This record gives sequence, C-alpha cells and structure tokens, in this order.
Amino acid sequence: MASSLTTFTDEARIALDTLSGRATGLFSPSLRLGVTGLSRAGKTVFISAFVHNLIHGGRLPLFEAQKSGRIARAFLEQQPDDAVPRFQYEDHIAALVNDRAWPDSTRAISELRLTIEYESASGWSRMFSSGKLSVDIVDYPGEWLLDLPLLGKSFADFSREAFEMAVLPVREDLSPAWRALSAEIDPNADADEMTARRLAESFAAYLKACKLDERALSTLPPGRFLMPGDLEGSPALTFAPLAGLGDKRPRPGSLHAMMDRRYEAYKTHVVKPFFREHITRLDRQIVLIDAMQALNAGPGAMADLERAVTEILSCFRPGRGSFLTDLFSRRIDRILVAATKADHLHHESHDRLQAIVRRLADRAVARANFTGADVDVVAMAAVRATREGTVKQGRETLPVIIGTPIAGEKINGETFDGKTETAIFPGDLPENIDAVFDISGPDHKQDAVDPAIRFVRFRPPKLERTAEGVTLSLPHIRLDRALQFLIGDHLA
Ligand SMILES: Nc1nc2c(ncn2[C@@H]2O[C@H](COP(=O)(O)OP(=O)(O)OP(=O)(O)O)[C@@H](O)[C@H]2O)c(=O)[nH]1
Ligand SMILES: [Mg+2]
Repeated sequence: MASSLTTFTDEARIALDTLSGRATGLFSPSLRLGVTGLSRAGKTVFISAFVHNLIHGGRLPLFEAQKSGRIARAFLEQQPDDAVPRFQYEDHIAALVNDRAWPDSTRAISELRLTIEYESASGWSRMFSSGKLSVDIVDYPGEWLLDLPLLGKSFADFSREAFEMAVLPVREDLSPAWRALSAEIDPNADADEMTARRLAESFAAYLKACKLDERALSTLPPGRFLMPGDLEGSPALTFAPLAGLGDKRPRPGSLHAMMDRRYEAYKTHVVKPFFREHITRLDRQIVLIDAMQALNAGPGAMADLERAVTEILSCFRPGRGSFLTDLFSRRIDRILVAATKADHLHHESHDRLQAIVRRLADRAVARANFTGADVDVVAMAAVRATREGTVKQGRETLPVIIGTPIAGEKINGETFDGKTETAIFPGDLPENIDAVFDISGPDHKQDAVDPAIRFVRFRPPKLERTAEGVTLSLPHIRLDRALQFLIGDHLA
C-alpha cells in the first residue's frame, strides 16, 4: 500500500534527510520537539515560557539538570532550516513581560533552536560528550495535523466520509446549505471553475461553523480550509467532496475528474511535504489540550477532544501495517499530553484535572493503532497568571485564585477593566471522573459536569524584580515536569 502513497523520490529524500540529520547529530546532538494543539490550546505561550525559563534560569525544581546546577547556559542559535520562518520569541516575550498581553494567533509554521550547555551527571560521559544539546522547536497550526489521515484516502473515500459526518446529530444543522448545493450539482457534468468555487466556499463555510460554534468540533479536514497559511485563495484549495460518487470512475473532462485531480494535488503538494519535512523528523512531541473548555462544555465536547487526541496519536506513532509507518524517518519515542491553563483552577483541583487527562490519553492510546512510545500526561500552566488565596464567606473559608481579568471579561454581571486584581472562586472539578466522560447522561450537551466552574481569562502576571532590578523568569505550574519528560534524559 505504501508504494501508492509515497514515490521513490520521497523515500530517497527521507532517507537522505535522516542520514544528514544523523551526521550533523554527531557534532552537536539535537532533538526535534513538535508542539501541537488545536488553535488557542496554548502552543505559542508554551514555547515562549519554555525558552524563557531555560535562558533565565527559572525556578524548575522538577527539572533535574537545572536543579542540580549542571546547566551552564542556554541560548538561542540559528535554526537549521533556512526556509522556515523563525519563531518570533522576542516579540512574544516582550508582549508577555512588558505589556502583560498574550501573543496573537499563529497562522503558519515556524521554528526555533535553543542550545543548552551542560555538565553531564556521570564522570564517564563528561569525558566523551560535548555537554551540548540543541533543541529544535517547531510550532505549527494544529489543524494541519488532521490532514494526515487523508494520505490514506481516495477522493471517493473522502467524499463519502464528509457526507456521512455532515448528517451526524452534532453537525446536521450546520451543513444544510452545503448539502443542498451539492445535491443540485451533477458530478458528471462538464468541469466548470465557478461551480468548483461555489462548492469549495460553501464546504469551507460549513467547516468554519463547526469550529467556531460552541460545539468546537475538531475532525474537520482539509485543515488548510480552516487555516490556509500561504495558500489563501490558491486553486489548490478549490475543491470539495461530491455527493453520490459510488465506485464510478470519473469521466475525463467532468467536474468529478477535476475535483479528484485537485484533491490528489492537495495531498501531493500540501499534505505530504508538510508531513515529510516536519512530522517525520520529530523526536518528541507535546500535545497541548485545553481541557478546561471541553470540561465546561460537557461530555459531548470531551468525546470530541478524545477523538482528536486519538487521531493525533495514530499519526505520530502508527502501528505496524499503517500506511504512515513507512514515511517515518525517525521514531517519536515520547509524547506528552498536557492540559494547559491549570492556573484557572485552585491547586486542589490540579490532581483531578490530571486524572481526567490521564483517562483521556489512556483511552486514546488504546483506540489509536499506537505502539511503543512513552506517553505521559500533566496538568500544567506554561505561564501562571494567578496566585492562590482564601476568602471568608460567613463561616466558610473558600479557596480562591487571584489575578487581573482581561478587559471586557464578565462574571456575575460585573465587567472587568483589565487593571483591577480580583479574587475568584473558580469552583471544583468533580471527584468522580466518570461523570466527565459519560455521554449517556440526559443532559450531555449542557454543563452536566459542573455548572459551578467559572472561567475568566486573566492577563499575564506582573513579573517581580529583584533588588538589583532584574526581572525574574515567568512563573508556571509544572512546566519543569514537562521539561524533565521532554528533554531531561538527554541532559543526564
Ligand atoms: N492563564 C493562562 N492562559 C493561557 C496559558 N497558555 C495560553 N493561555 C491563553 O490561551 C490563549 C491562546 O494561547 P496561544 O499560546 O496563543 O495558543 P496557540 O495554541 O498558539 O493558538 P494558535 O496560534 O491560535 O493556534 C492565550 O491568549 C491565553 O489567553 C497559560 O499557561 N495560562
Ligand atoms: Mg500560536
């Protein structure tokens, strides 16, 4: 099956890439870390905090090399791939630290190289190893990842699945315009650019509605329809699934033939290069998820999140017999599934959040045809925007979180101005994790889990300065645990 999906040149190129990667690895060992997550999951904030804490010697007690004082210095170096834009680290940090503002949404791929000079823990390795590790961090829009399964699907498969999904209860009312338009069009008619465009626009509008809506669905290929990057308005995106194709071969010159050809071109020129140049070369991966939002929306959204994590895992470490297996040049050996933004909860709920993510990841691993790699989970906040405190209410003492809500955020009818610090009781996660996943409940689209969880988005924290006026590194929750899992063993 693989030969139909990847040409000889692809394989030769991947093999060469791997060889040259290994050769350079001899001089300065490098580790490629992929940071994945659907939009707004916290990728850009995570990368910025990761680098900032290493460069500025942040408080990282669970990151062994730092704790034992073996890191001599960490600094940014030129990235290895000149054709990929550089991750705008300085801009993001300036926004976070000086303006207390979160970075803007990411539209395209970018990369950064962080080099760490360290002293090995064992005397034996100290004699032989350079004591230098380069970590190449790749940031990309998470939607693009959901395209990878398309590599194994024909245009007929893609069309059939798209129409099947469009009538699921959770999507039915978002897709009628596109389905009605498709029903009017005869795939066997002569190819016509305007028809192709109308169909593609209508299909893209439906996908956007699935994502924008509070339903926040994630299985929405093709990914570039949502996040076109540099392909905005390109003919490569002017295709759409067609109804009622069955097993018929397209008549040359028909709309069916044109759509089929463009779909194949999308796979060859968009999906495969992204996969080959970025995904197959990763060594490690962190999958960031915004579990808080899904928890808030109820078990239906949790099921959707679980499906997305399952799809992602099956792409990264496919089991034997998967069409993706042969494309990998390196093997991803560790994957961290991280629930971000834990600073929205009091620490008493962090363990529960972590238990929920663990359950989700365990089930995704079991469902994906997934082999080999270590999977760990963590509930964390790359940047901690809140502190904890207590508030007395009558005889009760309530655990609260204290921070500066972003201007315009509302709670109990009060609108915040973006300047005032406020104490908020965020509510607790339920003790019984099963309830979070139970979609058989009567009210699974509503806040069945805990209507009492209250969300406000906070501004980034105000950084403290030392007596000498030096700004301290960004505070976090368990970022050190994530670092230890992702790179700790390479600094042993
Ligand atoms: N309190 C808190 N908020 C966070 C944290 N990380 C992310 N956020 C919030 O989530 C938003 C999105 O974070 P980003 O890092 O931009 O998300 P992203 O995954 O890069 O999103 P795209 O670039 O749109 O794909 C931010 O604007 C913050 O409001 C965190 O550690 N703590
Ligand atoms: Mg981003």
